[in-house]
Amino acid sequence: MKIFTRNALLAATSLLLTQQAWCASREDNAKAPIIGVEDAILTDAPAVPPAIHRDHATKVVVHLEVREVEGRLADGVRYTFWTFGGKTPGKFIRIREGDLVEMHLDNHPSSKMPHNIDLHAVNGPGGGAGASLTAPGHSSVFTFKALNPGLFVYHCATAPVAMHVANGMYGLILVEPREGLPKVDREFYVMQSDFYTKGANGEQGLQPFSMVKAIEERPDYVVFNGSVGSTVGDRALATNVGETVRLFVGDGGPNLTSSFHVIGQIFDTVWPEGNMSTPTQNVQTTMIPAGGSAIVQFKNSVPGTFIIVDHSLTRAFNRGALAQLKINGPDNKALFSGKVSDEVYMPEGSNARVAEMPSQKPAAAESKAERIKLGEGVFANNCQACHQGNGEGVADAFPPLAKSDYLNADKVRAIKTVTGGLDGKLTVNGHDFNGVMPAWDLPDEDIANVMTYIYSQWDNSGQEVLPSEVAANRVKAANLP
Ligand code: HEC
Ligand SMILES: [Cu+2]
Repeated sequence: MKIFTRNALLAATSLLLTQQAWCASREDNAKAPIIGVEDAILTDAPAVPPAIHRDHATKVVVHLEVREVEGRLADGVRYTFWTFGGKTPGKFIRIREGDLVEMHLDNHPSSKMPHNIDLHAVNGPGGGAGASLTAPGHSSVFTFKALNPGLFVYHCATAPVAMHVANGMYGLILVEPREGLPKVDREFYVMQSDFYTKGANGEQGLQPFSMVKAIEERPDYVVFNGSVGSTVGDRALATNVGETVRLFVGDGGPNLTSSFHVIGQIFDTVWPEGNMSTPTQNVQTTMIPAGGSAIVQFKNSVPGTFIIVDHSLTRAFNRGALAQLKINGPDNKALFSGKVSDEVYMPEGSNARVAEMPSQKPAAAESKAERIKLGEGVFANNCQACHQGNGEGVADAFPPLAKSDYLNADKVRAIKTVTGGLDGKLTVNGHDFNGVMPAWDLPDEDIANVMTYIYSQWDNSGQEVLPSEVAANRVKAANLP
């Protein structure tokens, strides 16, 4: 009993020392004297301004410039973003509790609309919206004292409010507690939001906003940091093994709640809803309301590419709510072994399988080159796991597509193989296979693209497969055994 008490005490103490932030009361912050003045350092996502080391409150001057700018929403999809600072999401603002903020809202002369700002960090009518309504080519100023610490959303609140928000007008303001936050190695700014376009997901060109879809809450895009793929590949969040990472996560909405998750990570600490006083531990997925936030923190144990998603998964894989965190460093096989073996597993009666695919309408290719490019994506999503990125397959399990005599000999048979699946004995380039290839119930366009891609690679015959040929020869799922 005594030991238990002692451990509990130790645990509580270490919790306080490592995670608990000490916040002053609203009254204390109201009274905190203002010493000096400084200009706020503002950053674009995913960057976060440096931590504050002041031990007193000051006056912080913030200049946010509203601009209406055309930009990329997805590949080939343009959108006119209304922004706080030139990009969506808006600039990250970092202050300390008790600070006096002098907020300048500068609406660029090229804007077509009046705009304002409602900061959830403000105690005052409209969060400052009324005090900041600004016509194009004008600048408004108001001040507020930061009475409550926390991570707060700010957004435009000009009517129609949902439209201004849907067009990209939101960002985060961090009001640090007096003692600051525990030191970490990396901090990032990630903000989710939903977009509603006149055309369907993937429809090319400059897309106008659809109020109808917004009202029905049917977004065409759900994204992190303003566009599909904003934070992947070269632009992924870069960190190292052993580092502690903190994400300041916001949800601009205008409508969807985020089930925020990092695949393959457990959040050691979450400050739910951006509150600074009550962290929770060992969280898998944290819920972030529209117009709300969370701070999540974890220490990197093993290297790899970790996928950041809204765990409402069709949003991630079909609408764009997917980002990447790259952790560099040496493997630690004791913590995560990686794959140790891969053997064929085929119990009886397991061969009638149909892969179900989303019925999202794929983009129509206008040239063979475009077909090959689109097919590469279809291949990566559907075929690569078995046939491998270099098309060589896996000995005794998955036949090669590279220089495959089976594939190159007969285009129509190949279409039937891919659409209808294949099982039983098969010989490719002199090697026998006896596995199961699932039937691919993908749209004609996708099948044509992926097959044209395969034929164009690895010394294959180079022929093109047209959607009409797929339609004429495909094996319908209903006809499968
Ligand atoms: C789950 C693993 C798996 C996936 C995923 C898969 N295949 Fe296959 N594929 C196989 C197997 C196994 C065979 C051989 C079947 C047999 O032995 O009868 C095969 C055979 C083939 C063949 C004929 C043999 C050859 O090498 O030329 C083609 C063509 C082919 N697959 C194309 C595709 C395409 C295109 C995709 C993606 C749309 C795909 N496969 C996805 C497992 C897979
Ligand atoms: Cu606005």
